[in-house]
Amino acid sequence: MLYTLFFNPDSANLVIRFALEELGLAYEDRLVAGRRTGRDAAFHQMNPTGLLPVLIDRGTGQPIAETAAILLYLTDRHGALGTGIEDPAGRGNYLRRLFHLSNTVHAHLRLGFYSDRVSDSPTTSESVTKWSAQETLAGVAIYEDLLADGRPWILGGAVSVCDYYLGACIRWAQLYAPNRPVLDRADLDRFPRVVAMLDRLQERPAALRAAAKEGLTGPLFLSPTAMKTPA
Ligand SMILES: N[C@@H](CCC(=O)N[C@@H](CS)C(=O)NCC(=O)O)C(=O)O
Repeated sequence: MLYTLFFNPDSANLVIRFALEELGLAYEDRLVAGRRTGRDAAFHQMNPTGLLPVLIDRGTGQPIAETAAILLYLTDRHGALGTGIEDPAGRGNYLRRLFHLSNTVHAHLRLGFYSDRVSDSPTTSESVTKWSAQETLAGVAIYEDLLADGRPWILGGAVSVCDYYLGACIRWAQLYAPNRPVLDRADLDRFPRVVAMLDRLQERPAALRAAAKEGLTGPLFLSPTAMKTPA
């Protein structure tokens, strides 16, 4: 067993699980219930933010937190799913996309999910959701433009963690927010190249294995079904 993945179904750990399944790595998973304030002291000691995901490398015993950091760790360590990481230009491009997904697309989306936490009234919460939608769509538009040269995946000819990270963000955007979904299928249909890419991604055996292990049924990325209230 190489890794231990701490998870809550359909939370940010889903992206890590896609990567672990694509890489064909041996790992175990451990369910972490509830929201960050309810997580136990041992979990907070591993990750003081209290957030999922956390991945332990069982070789070193080190816990790694932050979705993008874990993805980068896995692609560096296993030399796959980060197309081009072996040369400086390719690595630069990979890092650019990975960090955009993490600190722009995912970060804006989180504001939509947690709009009730950052707002003092339903009206403010609704405005936060709208702003989150606008910013998330601006992020998706960048990938629509990138795919215009005919490449099948974000980094070029091979699937990468970036495709899965975008797919997961688009999934969650259709499902989880207190007022209304951040995005709906009509929003997404403005991005036919991204939709076609996600259609292929959600059929990959690794994606289907990851979904089954998280207890998710139905389409993963396009018009998905909510399985629970996420953490
Ligand atoms: N910056 C973190 C964000 C992770 C995050 O938002 N985790 C959520 C699950 S999707 C969480 O643990 N939420 C619990 C809470 O906020 O109570 C990352 O990229 O890993």
